[in-house]
Amino acid sequence: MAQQPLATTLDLNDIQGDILSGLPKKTETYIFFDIQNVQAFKHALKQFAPLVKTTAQVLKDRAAIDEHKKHGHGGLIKMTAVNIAFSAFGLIKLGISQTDITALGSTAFANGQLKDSENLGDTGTGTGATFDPDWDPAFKKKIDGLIFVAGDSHASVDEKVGEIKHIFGHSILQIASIRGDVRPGKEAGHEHFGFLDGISNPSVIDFDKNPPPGPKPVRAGALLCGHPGDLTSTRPSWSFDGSFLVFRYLFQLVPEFDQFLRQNPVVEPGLSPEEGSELRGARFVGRWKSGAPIDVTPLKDDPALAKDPQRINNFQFTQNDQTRCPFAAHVRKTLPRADLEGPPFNIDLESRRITRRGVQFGPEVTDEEKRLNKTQHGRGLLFVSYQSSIENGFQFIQHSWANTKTFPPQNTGVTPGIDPIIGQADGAPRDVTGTNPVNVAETLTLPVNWVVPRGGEYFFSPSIKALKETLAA
Ligand code: N7H
Repeated sequence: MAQQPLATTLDLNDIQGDILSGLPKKTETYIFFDIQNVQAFKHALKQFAPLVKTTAQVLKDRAAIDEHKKHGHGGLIKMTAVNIAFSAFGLIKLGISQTDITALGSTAFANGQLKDSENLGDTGTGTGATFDPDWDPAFKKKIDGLIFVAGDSHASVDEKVGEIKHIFGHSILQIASIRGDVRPGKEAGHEHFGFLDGISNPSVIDFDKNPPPGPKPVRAGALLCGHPGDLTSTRPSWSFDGSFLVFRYLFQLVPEFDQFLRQNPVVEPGLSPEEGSELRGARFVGRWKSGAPIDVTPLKDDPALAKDPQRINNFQFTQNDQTRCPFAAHVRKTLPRADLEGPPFNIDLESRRITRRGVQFGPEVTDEEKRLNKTQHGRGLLFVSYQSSIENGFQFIQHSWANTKTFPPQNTGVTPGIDPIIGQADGAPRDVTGTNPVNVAETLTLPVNWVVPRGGEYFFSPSIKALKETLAA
């Protein structure tokens, strides 16, 4: 197929709403499905496509929410937003040729995430072709597609899910349905360990007007296929305005994480044991629970800074120095900023940027779990990221950065260790350094994986045009 010219403008009516803007949500239901009857499905897709919320519509919804708040109206506007994505298996069922799947340029996508699970460091038994990850059985089945519905309440989302199920009828079989919820009260926006999330997603040139100070804005092609910045030149034209969606079903052992921090406070003059534990946790993440970056405020939290969009993401890290922020801290591992962008490497990180969506799932920690220091109810993160390349984005970050002990490169003679939040050590001890600011060479061995992957899949989130003209019939 002849290479199409790259799109130079963003058609916000063609791009699904979650990618650039994030669907507004208090709750979100993810439905993983198998296509049972291809012709009936393609027909139903025609009827379903107008329900898919575009970026332009999400911007309107967000403006309506802002207006509602400005006028001091209580409660939430009744609202839902639907998006859809397909695995390679699903696209093939819908008639996309093997040649086009190959031309998409992603082996990880073509083979599916189950085959990539060992490479990602997920725990399991066997090795190579016999590797069997410790995943929920649903994710070991072939999943063709994912429909997700975000909204203001369970009632609104359930009603929309009912409408969608009616459209698809028996053309699909539900493999799994997972409900995620924003955490309640003042924990809203915070993930289950308690840290504010959703702070640092890439600003996209020509989309995000007046980006706040922080990492360099990216060209749209870092996230969207067929735009400048997309490094794959073989894309079929139907993939333009689409993006690869990585889904990960990540459980979090919150009582165990909290107990470890309580038992391992940073001991420093002037810090109470509670403050020492809080500091240890902040050094694992690279941010305080408020979201304030430790690279800016290394010894105590600064909630006022965290509320200031001009300051919350305005830091770079200092090469070869982990007194303020450990090399292994989650946000340094997953976006090392000046560690790579500065001399002598001068590496542009645009192709490594991903935008994270997703939502928390599971209940709040109960009193009994706190008492026993043991998880009894499943909870965690329904992780979603978008990028124009799984290999350059999510896969590289997890495999070559988070799980790699020697990353980021530095010449202090101290090995950084793995990312204490998501790093997998392939059976070896989960060692980290730098988490004690008084002695950055001290190695801490982490007893368990506090983040436990239990499934996932690689999907493609197509444009509205591709949905209507290429996939539906
Ligand atoms: Fe992470 N956490 O609570 O510690 N993440 N993450 N993540 N993460 C970030 O900056 C967390 C996961 C990235 O631009 C924050 O928005 C948890 C995976 C990237 O500076 C917090 C889980 C991958 C960034 C967390 C989890 C990433 C980032 C700070 C799993 C990719 C932005 C808030 C349960 C492989 C880095 C913010 C930047 C930030 C947490 C998963 C990547 C608090 C609990 C699997 C790129």
